[in-house]
Amino acid sequence: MSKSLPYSVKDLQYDNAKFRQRSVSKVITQSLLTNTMRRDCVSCSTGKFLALLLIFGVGYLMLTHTSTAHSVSVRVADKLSVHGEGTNATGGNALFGRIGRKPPRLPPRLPPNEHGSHNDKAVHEPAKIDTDLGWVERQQKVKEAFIHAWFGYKKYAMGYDELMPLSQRGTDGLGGLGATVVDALDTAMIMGADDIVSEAGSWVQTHLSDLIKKKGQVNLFETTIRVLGGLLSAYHLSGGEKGTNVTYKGPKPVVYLDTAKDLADRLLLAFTSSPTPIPFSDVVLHDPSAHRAPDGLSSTSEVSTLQLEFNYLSTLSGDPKYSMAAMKVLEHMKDLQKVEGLVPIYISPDSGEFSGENIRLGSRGDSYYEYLIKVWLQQRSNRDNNFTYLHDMYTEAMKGVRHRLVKKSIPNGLVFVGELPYGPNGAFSPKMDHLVCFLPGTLALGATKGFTKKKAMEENLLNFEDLENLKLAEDLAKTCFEMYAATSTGLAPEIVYFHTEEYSEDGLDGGNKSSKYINDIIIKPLDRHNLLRPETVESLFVLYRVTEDPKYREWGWHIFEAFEKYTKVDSGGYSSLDDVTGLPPRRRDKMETFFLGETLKYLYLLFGDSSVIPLDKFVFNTEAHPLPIKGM
Ligand code: DMJ
Repeated sequence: MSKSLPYSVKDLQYDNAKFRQRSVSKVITQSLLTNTMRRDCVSCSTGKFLALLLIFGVGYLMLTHTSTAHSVSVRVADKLSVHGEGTNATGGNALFGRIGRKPPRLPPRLPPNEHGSHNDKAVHEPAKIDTDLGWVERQQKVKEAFIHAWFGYKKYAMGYDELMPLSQRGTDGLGGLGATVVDALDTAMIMGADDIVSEAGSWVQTHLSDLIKKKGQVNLFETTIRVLGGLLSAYHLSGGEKGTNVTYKGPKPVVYLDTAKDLADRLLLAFTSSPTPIPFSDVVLHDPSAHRAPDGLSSTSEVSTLQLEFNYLSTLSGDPKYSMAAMKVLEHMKDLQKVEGLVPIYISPDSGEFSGENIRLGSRGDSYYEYLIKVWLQQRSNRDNNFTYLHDMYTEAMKGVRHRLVKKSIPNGLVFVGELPYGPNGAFSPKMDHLVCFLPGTLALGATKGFTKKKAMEENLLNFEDLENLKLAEDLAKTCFEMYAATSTGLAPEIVYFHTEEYSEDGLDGGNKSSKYINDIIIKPLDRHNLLRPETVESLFVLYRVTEDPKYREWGWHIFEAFEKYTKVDSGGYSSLDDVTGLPPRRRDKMETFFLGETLKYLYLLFGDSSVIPLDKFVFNTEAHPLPIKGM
């Protein structure tokens, strides 16, 4: 990798350096002897010349005698201006100080491929942690990050699914329903970012229904969790049920509900076209029709991660068809054979049976386990009747996780969740996707049912399983945080392996030599990317709410600062990274919708008041869209 700076950085640094090196006399000369003055002076009288000399001398004395105060005031003004809060440096000294300053030259625009290879700032050391800020200020920083992310998206990609922040354009990776707009909407409501609520809400009102009628193939799961979930949450938070009215901005709440129904009516085809209760993976919106994935199989996590959204839509619309279709999937899965509650990651919509033996809690497996407990929690009023099977499935699965998948790394004993790629009789793999880091949060939520641990203990609500799960949640949250702390950037890779008695590899550490776990965590070259994923901060948020232990907030702040340092793109938005182990990290030209929908939302809530979106009254869908718990 080239060590030279990109042109944009060179230019800015050169400009600043020039300013710093200018002498006081040069500043005044440049201030006073503008082209106009020089022209006038050619014909000026001796008197005028003496007057000018006097001004010159007074100005010189003022600057030389107050240089310290001057530089402080300019630094403060500079700092404030970063936040757009004015640049009123004090008195005449500052005025003189500003006279000689011209606006910095804008960096030349780079072609997209050159943007990608460097960061805008010099980044050769791990992010420094700012511990001076209080939680209110830290929460405000997260809101500023959200505004910056939205600013980039709005400027370069409004209406597209995602922003490509480096090439400054949009891309439709999710079927073209403006997924970032809908994913970001309820985050903006929660943060009180009213302008964004307005912009996103108007876009939904003006464009989304049309797109739903016109667009082609979309994935059932992605569209449900991001777009349907986002609309339903926006409906509730904007006061649609005369409940929470977080904001008055944007269209009338019913717009969100009508759009949600319109979309769900098409998505339902994935269920009704299938010969079994297991839906097809894709829907063509404009036909409308539904289709199998190319290999004919659906992902286990995808078909079992639709129920929170479809259930809530049935509640709101009074039409049970949505809930009935989605719940049939889980009812059907209840009777399928499992390995101590653990399931393979594929399922056939044609046979209704699981396919293959690959068992993991990472991609294609993850949110199956998450929704078992969350759907049970959502149906609180019915919990003891029709839905106990979900709690039973969850309890059995978590026992299975503890028995079959949890191990400790060497030499320092990090608790992790591995995989059984060849089924229960095949070899154990010490591989853990970052996606698995949703599990600590889910375990903690399942143990206390959204109450604090203190309250749950006082009221004797925790049984043996709950206590085991809570302990595992805390251990795994630490491991997930250490996956960040072990790298040079302080950001986790997509996948790690753990060093065990059976498995080791040399020379594949995360690069942070001061991490205690440098020898426990192995990161393979192809797994070193970071997509701005939310799972770890999601779990830190839930664990903070449940245990009230401030260490989870501190860990979240470390992660946020690393995102700020290495993924923020000056022109707007945040980028993914190709390699979190090297400095400076190479950027990847994509800002995933879940950065606005999930990552920043969870960080914001982590640093804020626990009474906002309380966990005993709301359940977050897997894309962090909060939906109210039935009967609460
Ligand atoms: C999100 O779309 C959801 O959280 C999903 O459950 C898993 N993948 C991404 C975030 O990483």
